[in-house]
Amino acid sequence: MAKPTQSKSSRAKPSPARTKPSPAPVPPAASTAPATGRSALLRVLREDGTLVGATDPKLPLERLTQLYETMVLVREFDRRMLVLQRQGRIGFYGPILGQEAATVGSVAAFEDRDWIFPALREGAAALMRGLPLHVAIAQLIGNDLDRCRGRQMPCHYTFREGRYHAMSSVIGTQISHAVGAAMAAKTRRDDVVIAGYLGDGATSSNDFHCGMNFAAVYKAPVVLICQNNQWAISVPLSQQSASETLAMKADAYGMPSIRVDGNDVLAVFVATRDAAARARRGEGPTFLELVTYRRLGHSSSDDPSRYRDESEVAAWEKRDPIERMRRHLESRKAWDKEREQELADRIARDVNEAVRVAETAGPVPAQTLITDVFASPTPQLEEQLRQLLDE
Ligand SMILES: Cc1ncc(C[n+]2csc(CCOP(=O)(O)OP(=O)(O)O)c2C)c(N)n1
Ligand SMILES: [Mg+2]
Repeated sequence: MAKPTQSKSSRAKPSPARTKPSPAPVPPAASTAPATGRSALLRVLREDGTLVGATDPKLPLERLTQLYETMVLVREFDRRMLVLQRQGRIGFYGPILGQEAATVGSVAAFEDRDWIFPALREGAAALMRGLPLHVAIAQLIGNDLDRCRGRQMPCHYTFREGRYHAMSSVIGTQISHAVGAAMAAKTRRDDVVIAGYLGDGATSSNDFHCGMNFAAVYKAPVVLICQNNQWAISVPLSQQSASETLAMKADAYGMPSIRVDGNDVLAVFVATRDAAARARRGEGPTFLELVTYRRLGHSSSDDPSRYRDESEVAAWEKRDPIERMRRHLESRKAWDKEREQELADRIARDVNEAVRVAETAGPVPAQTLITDVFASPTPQLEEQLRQLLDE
């Protein structure tokens, strides 16, 4: 896919004295990965799309193509939203290029009744749960079709019917929210599991300790899913944590964990499905470390060339999650160029139409500034609104 143009700010380049950190480690190919040990990764598919073997979830072909098609949609949506941002049609966007398997594979492993508490890179979960594309785009614009009515930053979709909780911007707080919801579900004997997402950077937050501890002590039915994309804005993993792996942090809380190749959609699916089943059986939480990579900037406002070496990105481009799954489907004669073209055309049509509909909406009416605050607005608020409208 075409890379969005990096913003060339007028600020001076960092001084040469500020050296870039060493590249994020690229996991070895499956054939050379250690089968055991703390750094080992769960894999189902090798880079060339062939099956490792024993770990295969043996999903029907229809389900496999569905996972693939969803990843392609997510990538194209991402690309188009960055273009809209560069054209000034939306304010801000946080891309997930390279992390499609981690989001799609994990979300797909839950039941529809399970709740999702996303962090920064799981907006696609709302689409997977049925949030219409044009409503998601309206959220990025912040217009009258936006369910948040312009009161949230872009990428903070909300979709209660799809059991998708709005993302909290404050890093790590999603963990406490997810664990709290899981403890509540357990107390109420609701048959739901909670998916709680976080990034590698969030493992340094207070909420990480608090949430992990509560989850384990209370055997909360939650799966805590860490997308280790190697970066927290400009902070590399090596400066985030001195632990050999993030998964091993769960040991200290008495919680099982597993390290997964986050660019292998089937490995992510298997690990998440097993963790969700464990939670549903009442056996408590699991921590998943999905090892992946953030190939673009932290957001549309970031220029990663200022702090990392582009050769690092190139190494991870070779481990593309979508290409891996496509190779697998092709090897099973379940995919070909014709289907790829049909899919691309369908997605282009759907996204074009969604952008068109989203952009037909007008701005959020000014009176919504005072609605949804009190059951009935106070006379002072009414007066302030009148003054505002007069001006
Ligand atoms: C408590 C807090 N501190 C700082 C920020 C600013 N901030 C936004 S995203 C981010 C990095 C998050 O990194 P990570 O958890 O690895 O998630 P990723 O962006 O890589 O998906 C930071 C520091 C914030 N939102 N909240
Ligand atoms: Mg990160």
